Amino acid sequence: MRLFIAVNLNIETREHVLRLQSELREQAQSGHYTAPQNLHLTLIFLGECDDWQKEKAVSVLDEVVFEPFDMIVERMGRFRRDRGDIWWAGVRNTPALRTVQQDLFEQLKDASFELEKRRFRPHITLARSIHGEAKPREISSFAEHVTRIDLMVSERIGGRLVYTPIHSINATLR
Ligand code: 2AM
Repeated sequence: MRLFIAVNLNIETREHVLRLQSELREQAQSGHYTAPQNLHLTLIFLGECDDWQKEKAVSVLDEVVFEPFDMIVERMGRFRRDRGDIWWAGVRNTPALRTVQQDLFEQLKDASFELEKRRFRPHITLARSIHGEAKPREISSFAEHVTRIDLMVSERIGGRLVYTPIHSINATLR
């Protein structure tokens, strides 16, 4: 199974992000758009895991302590790709978000997970394979107060990408 750790969006944030996605739809010629229920911020990509690794990931998560933090969505951007660009809503890499992400990274690494060393560039993917004349625009930032982090499984079911939370951890009360 393919696993990742993510912040799932509350209804307000999802609506907001969906408005950005619809704008893109109007400007782009073609692309694959993230399904509304799949919109999320990835903190760590674990990749292909077996049952034993899944249990280990659950145990590691249960040891991670984090305080509630604000996820600030502040811009639109894209990763250029030959086969069409990946468009995203960019999340500010605040000290609080960095701390949570780094703690997860370190603790999973200590538990022998092989993690990607790519720099953390927090984003919510809006669409892939985008072709056309669209250009990222400035947006007014908005924030969500995050109190939960989820371990997610990613599966293809009937040709569709389905993300399912299989374990969650909550922020400590302040
Ligand atoms: P992305 O949205 O930028 O593609 C589930 O696939 C999640 O894990 C996605 O949010 C994806 O980020 C992220 N991810 C990070 N590294 C990945 C990789 N090497 N392959 C697939 N997904 C990856």
